Parts: sequence; C-alpha cells; structure tokens
Amino acid sequence: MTPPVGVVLAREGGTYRVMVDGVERLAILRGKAKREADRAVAGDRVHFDPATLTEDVLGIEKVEPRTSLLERRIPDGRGTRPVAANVDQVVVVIAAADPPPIPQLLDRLLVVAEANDIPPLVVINKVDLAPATDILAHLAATGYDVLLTAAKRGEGLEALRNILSGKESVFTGPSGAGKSSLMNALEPGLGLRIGEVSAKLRRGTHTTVSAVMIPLAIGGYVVDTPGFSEVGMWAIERAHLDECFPEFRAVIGHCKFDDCTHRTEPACAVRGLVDAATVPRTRYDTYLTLFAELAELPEEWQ
Ligand SMILES: Nc1nc2c(ncn2[C@@H]2O[C@H](COP(=O)(O)OP(=O)(O)OP(=O)(O)O)[C@@H](O)[C@H]2O)c(=O)[nH]1
Ligand SMILES: [Mg+2]
Ligand SMILES: [Zn+2]
Repeated sequence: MTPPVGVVLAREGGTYRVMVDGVERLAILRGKAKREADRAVAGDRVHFDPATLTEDVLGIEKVEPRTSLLERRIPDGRGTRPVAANVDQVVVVIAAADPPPIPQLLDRLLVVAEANDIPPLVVINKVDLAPATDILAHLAATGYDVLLTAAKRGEGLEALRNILSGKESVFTGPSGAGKSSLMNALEPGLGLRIGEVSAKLRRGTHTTVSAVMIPLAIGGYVVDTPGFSEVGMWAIERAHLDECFPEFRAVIGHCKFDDCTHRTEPACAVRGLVDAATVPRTRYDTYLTLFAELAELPEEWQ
C-alpha cells in the first residue's frame, strides 16, 4: 500500500488541519520538514511519517514541491510569507450590476493572478439585472474565459461546477458581487462558512492572516484568502507589468525601444494595438494607472 498524501487545509498555530483519504485530521511538522524555512501552508501536498498514521496527530515529514505559491509581503521589509500553495485558478467574480462593475478593479485582480502565474477566469454574476455588454467588450481582447451567471435563477451554475470540480480555486471579487451566493447555490452552507472564516481572519494581525482551504463535495477545493488583492501587487516589477496583460504579449518586443514602457515613446507597438482598436482603451488605461502606482513604490518594494 502506498502511503497517503495529505492536503493542508489550514495552519492554526503550530498545528495543521489536513485532508487524508477524505478524512480531516490534525498534523504537526517533524524532523527536516520542521527545519525548512517556509514550512507548509494551505494547499500544500504533504507526506507523513508512516509510524504516526495511527496516532491522533500525524507527523508531516515532507512537503511536496509547489506548482504555484501565493505570497504576501510582510510590512517593514521583513520579506514575504507564503499564503497558499498549488492554486490552479483564480475565479474573479463581479456583478453585471449592483454593485456596478468597475473595470479597473477587475483588471487589478486579473493582474495579481497573472503576476503570480495563476490563470484567472471571470464570472459575471447578476446577469438577470443588466446585460454584461460593456464589461464583455472590455475583456474581449484578453482571451480570458468569461462565464455569465445569475446565482438567484441558477443560471450558469452547471458550467461553474465543471470549472471548479477537481481544482484548487481562489474566489475573489468586490463585496456584494455574489461569491457567497454562487458557492451556496453549488453547495448549500458553503458560502456562509467562507464569510465567517474571512471575517474572523480579517480581525487578526498581518502575521496571523492566512488562507483556509474548504473541500468541495464535487471534488476540489475553494481557497479562502483574505485580501487577495493585496497578496501579489507589490511583487510586480514595473518592467514586467506589460506581461500581465495577455493581449499585449504578442507585440511586446516589437516596440522601437527595447525598454519601452508603452507610455509616450515613439513607435510603440502596444499603443499601436490601442490606436487600431484591437485592444480596448479601457484596458490600456488600467495599464497606465497601475504603472504609475508601481512607479511610486519605494525602491526596496520593487
Ligand atoms: N439579482 C441578483 N442578486 C444576486 C445574485 N447573486 C447574489 N445576489 C444578491 O447579491 C447580494 C450579495 O451577494 P453575496 O453572495 O453576499 O456577495 P459576496 O460576493 O459574497 O459579498 P462579500 O461576502 O461581501 O464579499 C445578496 O443580497 C444576494 O442575494 C444574482 O444572480 N442576481
Ligand atoms: Mg460573501
Ligand atoms: Zn511600447
């Protein structure tokens, strides 16, 4: 029999809640795993000391290499702290109306996902209230998958279920967009639980804020990461911001200057896309806004 692989759901102090063979159990780090710098976080795949499998608390002796890692910056330049590992996708939920969609807010979340090399997709909820025309036009050149839903009417839920099944997903998006409603519609009680967990964690200090993974009955996990929008922005280098816009990527390197920032330089290929209306001006405007923001960061943050 091959020893079971555990999945870390949450870290609570020095103790981990882990999923092992479909059962939730407690575990602590042992030996080499304990000495490794960044330990284990929600989403980590872990191996146990076989001798501890029958005990109340399992001993984690190895953490598998991660496919992705969301990190948060610790204030005062004390480095970074891992938040969640092995996230497969970021689901950005916005509403077609109530609250009205704010393209720059959406873009900001998409850029954080890109900067962390985690593929994002967009869910536009509340399509029963308003058409999603403008926001669809805004995203048209990005190539992102966009799913239209109406949690209240059950619209788009089957597609969402398929997207989440078997994957580790982070849900993010503005308050009131319908994240909890969508989760509740898929698995009753789940969205409420997510709300409670978030509220509790947000009261903690920066150092205690961490992610919690919630197993789905349909297979897979939803990662509840408080403040996702703050998780990755700091890590973006100005010079690489353009790569976080997928519709720019094909022409990056075609500008007249190798170090073109796509603002005022002559013969800029990115601005060429915008002038030709291949890329909506609204996306380019976001690029300029974020570029200016990143430029203002103190040097040690870049
Ligand atoms: N008309 C309409 N209302 C919806 C829909 N989905 C959710 N709502 C309503 O929108 C409000 C906010 O929904 P929530 O699910 O709490 O939003 P949330 O994204 O979880 O918000 P936070 O937890 O604050 O981040 C609630 O009153 C829902 O009933 C929908 O598809 N159509
Ligand atoms: Mg909610
Ligand atoms: Zn350029």
